[in-house]
Amino acid sequence: TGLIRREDYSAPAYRILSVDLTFDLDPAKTLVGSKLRITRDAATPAGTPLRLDGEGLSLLRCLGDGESLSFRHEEGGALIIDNPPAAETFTLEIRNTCAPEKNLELSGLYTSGGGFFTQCEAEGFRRITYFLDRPDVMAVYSVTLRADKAKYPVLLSNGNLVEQGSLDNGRHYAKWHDPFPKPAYLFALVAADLVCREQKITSRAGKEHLLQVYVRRGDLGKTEHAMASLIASVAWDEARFGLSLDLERFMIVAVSDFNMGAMENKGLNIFNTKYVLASPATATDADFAGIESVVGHEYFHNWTGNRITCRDWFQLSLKEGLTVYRDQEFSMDMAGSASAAAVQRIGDVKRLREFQFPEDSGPMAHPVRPDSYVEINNFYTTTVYEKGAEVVRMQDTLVGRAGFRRGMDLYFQRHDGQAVTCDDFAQAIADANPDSPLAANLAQFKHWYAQAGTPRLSARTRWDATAGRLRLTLTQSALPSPGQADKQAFVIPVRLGLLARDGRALPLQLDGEAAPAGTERVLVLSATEQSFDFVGLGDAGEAGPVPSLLRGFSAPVVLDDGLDSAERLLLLRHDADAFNRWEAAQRLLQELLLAALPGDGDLPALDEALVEALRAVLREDGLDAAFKELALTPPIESVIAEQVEAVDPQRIHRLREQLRAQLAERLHADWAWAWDAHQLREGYRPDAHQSGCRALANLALQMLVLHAVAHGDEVWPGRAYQRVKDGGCMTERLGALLALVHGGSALAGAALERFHADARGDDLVLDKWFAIQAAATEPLGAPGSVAPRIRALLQHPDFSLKNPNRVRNLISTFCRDNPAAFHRADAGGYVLWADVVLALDAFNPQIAARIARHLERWRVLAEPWRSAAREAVARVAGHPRLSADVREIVGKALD
Ligand code: DPP
Ligand code: ZN
Repeated sequence: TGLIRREDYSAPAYRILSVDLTFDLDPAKTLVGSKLRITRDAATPAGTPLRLDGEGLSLLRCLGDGESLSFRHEEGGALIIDNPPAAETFTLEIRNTCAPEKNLELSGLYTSGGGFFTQCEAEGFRRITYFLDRPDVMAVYSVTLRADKAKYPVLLSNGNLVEQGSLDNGRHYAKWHDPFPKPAYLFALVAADLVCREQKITSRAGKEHLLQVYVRRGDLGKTEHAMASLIASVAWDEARFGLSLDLERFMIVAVSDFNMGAMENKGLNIFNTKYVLASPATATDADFAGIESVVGHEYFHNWTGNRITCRDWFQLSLKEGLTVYRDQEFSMDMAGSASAAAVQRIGDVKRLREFQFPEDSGPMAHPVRPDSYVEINNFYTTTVYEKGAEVVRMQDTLVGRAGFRRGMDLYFQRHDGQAVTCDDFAQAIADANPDSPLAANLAQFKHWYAQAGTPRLSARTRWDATAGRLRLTLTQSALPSPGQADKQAFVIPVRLGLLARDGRALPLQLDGEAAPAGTERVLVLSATEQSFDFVGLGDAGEAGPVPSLLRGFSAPVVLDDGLDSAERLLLLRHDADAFNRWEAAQRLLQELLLAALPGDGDLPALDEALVEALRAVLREDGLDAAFKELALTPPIESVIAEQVEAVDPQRIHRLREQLRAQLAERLHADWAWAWDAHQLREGYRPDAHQSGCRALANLALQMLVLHAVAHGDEVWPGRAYQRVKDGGCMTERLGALLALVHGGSALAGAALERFHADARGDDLVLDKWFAIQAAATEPLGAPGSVAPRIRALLQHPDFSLKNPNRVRNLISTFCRDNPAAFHRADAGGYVLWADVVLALDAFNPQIAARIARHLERWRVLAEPWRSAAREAVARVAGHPRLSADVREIVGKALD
């Protein structure tokens, strides 16, 4: 398997104008008929061999303009026609078969729960029929599906239904036509026994549309939230970006075996059940939020991805970064208030730091627009998605909200119906805003697309009390990453404010300006080092202003702000920017842990000023409960690990547990108050207010159970156990269960059993049951208990490696979210990891590669973990039959 390079791109020699597909669906052997109208590019000489992608297919027939053609196969399955018809435009007729029920890769056409489903992104269509399977070949599709009527009453494909009827032998057919040219990765079909919730809506433009959500019988009651989210998405895209639904019909179909979260196929989105099905009894608030965000994400792709798509897969972030940015903005607007939107932003940044920052400093580090890949499926990464969204967000920051809208308008005006590049996008945003700092620095700004690694930003101040003058010096640097030794300076927008020592927001006036311009502004750092002089700060107080930098996380960098604890406490108390208040709390807690890490002593007692400040946040009137929960939860172990050279996962775990214990102890009365004060009496709604109350109540309960277990008190564990049994919604029941499991309560085992029984076979609830056990805190007194438990759960009748959701909930949770259990001196976690990667790789390389990534950063570990982890990675790498997917990951890890 070779390396594919961005610089090797060349335009297609042939294009496909239209395709007429016929499917005779049968699980064992499906017959595919394909009639392609192909046109030769003006620059391609007549007679140039035609190469069609194909993988795992059996070819029955191949005709060119009605005549039979000679062909041969490349290794891997592609079809080469050495003498295609000479006419500039000709018809190719192909008949082939594929075997959906043997398709455990879940790429192409496969079966799940007795139905047929497809997943074509990135390169699954070639597993259905021979085709030019590349995103810059856009064709108009007509699709006829034929299948047994009783088993597969619902027959769906992209676009509009044009015909349907009965056939002999109990079969029936449906014919679909999609008027919009699209790349093959957006093709979809579904044939299954499903029911649907539907709703007619009228767009702003006055057009009627039919929205449908298809699920298995019995699940209809769990589709209300998905439908509401879809309706809200349609309205939001019209209001915010002037983009309307362009199809008569828009369908979402849920399937339980799915490699990704969801897929934006034109007019026929296929979703993992996790992002469709929700009821208060089975889904948490986070699940409800996830559904809203993913339904929005896939819907927004209709314009950013489908109408304008990617020229090649290196441009993946063109659609993914932009669409994540759009779904984040959608969720912020849906949150309903500025403070709830800020909470949303904190959550997004938290995720970026927890997942993307580690990726960006490991062996898989790659630019937002990668330069090469072996297996494109390995590049559906948090860098392409979440960092890509930050790169779009910075463009928004540099041109302003109205300017960004102008840029988007220009982007659609220029490129609707085309397959384009990240350069085209940035160019449109800049061209629509010629006087912006983006336009002034466009070439340099685009380093964000080209250079991997998280830049470091450091800030230092010099205060001149007599002159009332503050000099802020910003310096940036970037560490080397694979294949990129030297980095060029980035364009970094730094949103900031200045606070007086009494907490007042100070007016911001730069030297040379006639008057102050508000109390918040954006500085643009483009050099390696730049100084900014603020004047007119005479009343800031003797010690001078405290800078609040990178507000709202205005750039994806690691900030060294040079502040001391007193200054952080001031920001925690007074910053007008909620993100930076949260940041101050996190840094205070993180620094305690980092300071205690060297040596083997216990965590020192928290000083009273910090406890008092945290208490003040917890008790502050009018502050969102969701914010309080985020501010009072210490950074997770992997984030702490990011800050140190040789990671000792056990030591980090131990200190963080001691921190939790101290927070439980010192704020005991406050947690009891928080629990009482945040009980809800009204009916369940998954909105920002209720979710925040439940999140804070759950944190309080965790703290109270932890405290109770430490003191041998049985009241709180008893209450938590009761709540596992009769909590009003899944968020409450799960929160109580987590409190028992993470608190090391003796009731945890019984509560887990109860939870399993109450799941009554509901797949998504069982997923949670597996995940909780995988995340279970290793009891400090009895370490080593989790890994054997995971091994036992692999054999549980409810577990299957074939179902990606199960694998993610049990294995990823264990390897990624439970470092102290995974990184054991006896290497038990690593052996388990290697066993699972190899077992999965035999049938689902995409998921195997995802799991393989959990040990790619073995080099950051201290001994003895480092050597043991390396050995496990080497064992996988040494396996004789490895997919390209896993080979690429372990190869890079060992490089
Ligand atoms: N389904 C994935 C997503 O929407 C890939 N396009 O991000
Ligand atoms: Zn996407």
